[in-house]
Amino acid sequence: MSIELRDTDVIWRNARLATLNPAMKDIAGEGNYGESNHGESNYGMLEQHDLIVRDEKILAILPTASVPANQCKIIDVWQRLITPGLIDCHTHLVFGGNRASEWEQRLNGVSYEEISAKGGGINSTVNATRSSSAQQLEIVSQKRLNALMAEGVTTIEVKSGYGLDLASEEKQLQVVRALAQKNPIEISPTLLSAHAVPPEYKHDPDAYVEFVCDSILPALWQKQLFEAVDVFCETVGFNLSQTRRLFDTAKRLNIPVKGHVEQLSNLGGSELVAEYQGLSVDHIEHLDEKGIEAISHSGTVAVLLPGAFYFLRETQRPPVALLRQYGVPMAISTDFNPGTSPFASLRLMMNMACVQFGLTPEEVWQGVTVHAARALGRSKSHGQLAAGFMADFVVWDAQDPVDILYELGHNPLVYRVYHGEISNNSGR
Ligand code: DI6
Ligand code: FE
Repeated sequence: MSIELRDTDVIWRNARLATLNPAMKDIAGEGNYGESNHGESNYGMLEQHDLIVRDEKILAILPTASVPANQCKIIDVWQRLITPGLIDCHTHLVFGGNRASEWEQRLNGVSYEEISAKGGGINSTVNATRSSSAQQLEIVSQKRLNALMAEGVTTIEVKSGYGLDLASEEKQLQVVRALAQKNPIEISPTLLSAHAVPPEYKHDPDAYVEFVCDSILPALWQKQLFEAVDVFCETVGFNLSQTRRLFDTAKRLNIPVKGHVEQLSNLGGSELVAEYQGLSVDHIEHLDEKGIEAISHSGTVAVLLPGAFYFLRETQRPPVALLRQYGVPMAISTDFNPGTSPFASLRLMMNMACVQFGLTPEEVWQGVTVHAARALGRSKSHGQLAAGFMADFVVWDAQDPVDILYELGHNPLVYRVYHGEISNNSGR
């Protein structure tokens, strides 16, 4: 392949490139890299290759020896590791207050019922979010975002769902938009107005779902404030027929859907998500084989959230072996939220996914790159080091991909590159 370089192109040289590119395994004759992997780790690793960036994208990855002499800038990374930027595909980043004191009370022996009766739980976050100004929400959310970016996140999904009325859901999503404009990170916003039944609809959840479908969803879609619709389909959330009502509304507007499903029980939400060709089914500790079969046909990604599993001291693990058997792509995410996963560290989740769920480090890396990109409808542009993909990547002070999730407590990130531009630790 001959290539003409421009003076403005940038070459990243002397790196160990973990491309996470599924095509790399096909070339090596090891089967589909994008599917389950019990064999040796490979990570689509390349050495003695140059990563060539033009503007915002990766132009090519070529053997160094074949890259013509030229005038463009060469960045020598001294045999460090480069991976795709991490993708956190499920977060509730924007909320007011926190639930630390509630957690402390629980650890001191106060029951969940007592805490709920005193207005605790998800409703306390709804109150705190409703009573915060957009500016206050942006300040606290920026700090959380900084922590995630400092560990290499270059794409993040952020959900609404702590406003639960039109003005407050809009406020949350406007904050998401502001964060996207001010930071070197790609943000995928999701409407999760069907997260919980707000107090004013306590006695008529169906009427709330109707309000979401008739008012919140169309109004905020018109303002282009989100790109997918999510729901908490659970006995303590919304039932199957309410979920279907919401998905029908989304479908009419051609909006992709996804769901918090099978987290605490099995209602069959995954099959419903599959029926609507949804992007992802998330949590899924209680997912059964029927549901797995359904999502294996719809191309839906299984998003595993080890932070919530750990923090809630759950014991039922997601059905990883069956997901592998059916070739369902698995993603890993923080589920960052104040109630069940107060962890602004995707690296910690990567470690937990290995230790708690038995994923291999390579599956975990796929889960925060290629498969997470797919869960956000970005499989053709994000999550791999490959020609034509966005130049979003991380230079690590490490040798091998496993190093990034093996040792926690210090940060091996040297810098992030977002759309071809270097940004420092905090992303600023
Ligand atoms: N599942 C969860 O784990 C969180 N939301 C959901 O649908 C809990 C959110 C919270 O407690 O604030
Ligand atoms: Fe969640």
